[in-house]
Amino acid sequence: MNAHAPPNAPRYRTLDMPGILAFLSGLPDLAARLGGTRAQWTIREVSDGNLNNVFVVDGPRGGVCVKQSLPHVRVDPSWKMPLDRTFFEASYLRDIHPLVPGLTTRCLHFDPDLFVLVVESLAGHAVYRTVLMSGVDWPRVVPDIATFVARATFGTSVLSEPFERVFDRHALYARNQTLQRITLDLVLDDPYHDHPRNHWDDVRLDDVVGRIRTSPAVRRAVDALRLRFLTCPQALLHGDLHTGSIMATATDTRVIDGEFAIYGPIGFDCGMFVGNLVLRRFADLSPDAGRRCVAEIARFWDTFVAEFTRLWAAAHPTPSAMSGPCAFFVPDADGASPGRTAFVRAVFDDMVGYCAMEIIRRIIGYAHTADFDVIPTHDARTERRRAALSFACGLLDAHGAQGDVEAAFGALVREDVKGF
Ligand code: SR1
Ligand code: MG
Repeated sequence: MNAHAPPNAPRYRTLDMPGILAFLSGLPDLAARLGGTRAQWTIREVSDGNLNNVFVVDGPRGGVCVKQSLPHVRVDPSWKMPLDRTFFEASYLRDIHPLVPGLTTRCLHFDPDLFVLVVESLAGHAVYRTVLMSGVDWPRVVPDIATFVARATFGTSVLSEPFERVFDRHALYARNQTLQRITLDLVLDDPYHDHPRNHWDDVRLDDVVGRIRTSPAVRRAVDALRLRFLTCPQALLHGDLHTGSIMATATDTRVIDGEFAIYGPIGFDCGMFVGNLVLRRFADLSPDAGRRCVAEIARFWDTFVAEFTRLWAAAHPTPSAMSGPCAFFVPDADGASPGRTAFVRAVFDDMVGYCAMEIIRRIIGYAHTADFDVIPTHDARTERRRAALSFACGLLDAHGAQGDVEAAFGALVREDVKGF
């Protein structure tokens, strides 16, 4: 028995690099995938997120990525945490890979004692946030993510599957409570009141933070979005779909890091992704950053809606075919479906709201992002963060009243963002 193992995981130990190589050499399929002998394998640590250890192992034939839960938050060992997050990530990959085979990685192995997950290695891919920060963009990524969200959510909802199957899966992910608690606290709650986890580095943000916290309209929107997150299990979500959860090349996009998987409102995944595009917009000092950002959001939303409604129509092509799992929103004789339109409109409202909450928590909450680090001076960084917070505050103030991308995000086109 390992003295450092958590009581409910007696065989757990945190693997160091030699330990990972030994672990892999004991798994014939993975060893064959790497090729050669253990002595020929190389290993490097690529841990980038806040929670886990991650390594890439390469052999003469191929590579794998190895992720292990720690009994604490990786970036804060005093924050203790159960180990089960890699179990939920493995489950998520197994559930969604058939729906989005080219847009995520395959789960190759999960060890329930060591909480080690092994997935395909993405050689040559870069973290999308890093790509954007370097001033590069690859036009394929945004529509690929829209397609990913549409397929992964539609395919795990009662719109495409018998409710019994959906409810069983929902029950499994309902156990992912540690990470759901993190999202609830860090994304949806802490930033809206004083909390020791919040932080920002300039008092010039205080007034806009005060505005966010005292606006009755913001409060109502935040309450409603928080409640929807807990009470609206529309589909299986990725749950943490920021630009650091995406690896890409110019021609290939993969969503990684599904450990926050949970049933919830589809607009949460959309909003988290779009919120990170908006954060990038405010950190980008080039003159047409706003125009490009609005165009990307429109492309995301249009692609998402087109794919989601295509899947829905394909599942139920005619009114007389409405006998499958989803006898909702039977199309009218003229093909129109007001019920479906209302469903998609609610996803849009959720996307706008969660986008705003993602922006706010990334600037004043616990887990900031690196986007603004590319701005050379402290004053300019503060000004851009202030503008981003003001914009997000405006999104929540008017939440539910913006009917389309232009109404919600059109103001991003203005070059002078100070006026938000
Ligand atoms: C303690 S975890 C903080 C954040 O890191 C993850 O990637 C999630 O975004 C979470 O909110
Ligand atoms: Mg992550």
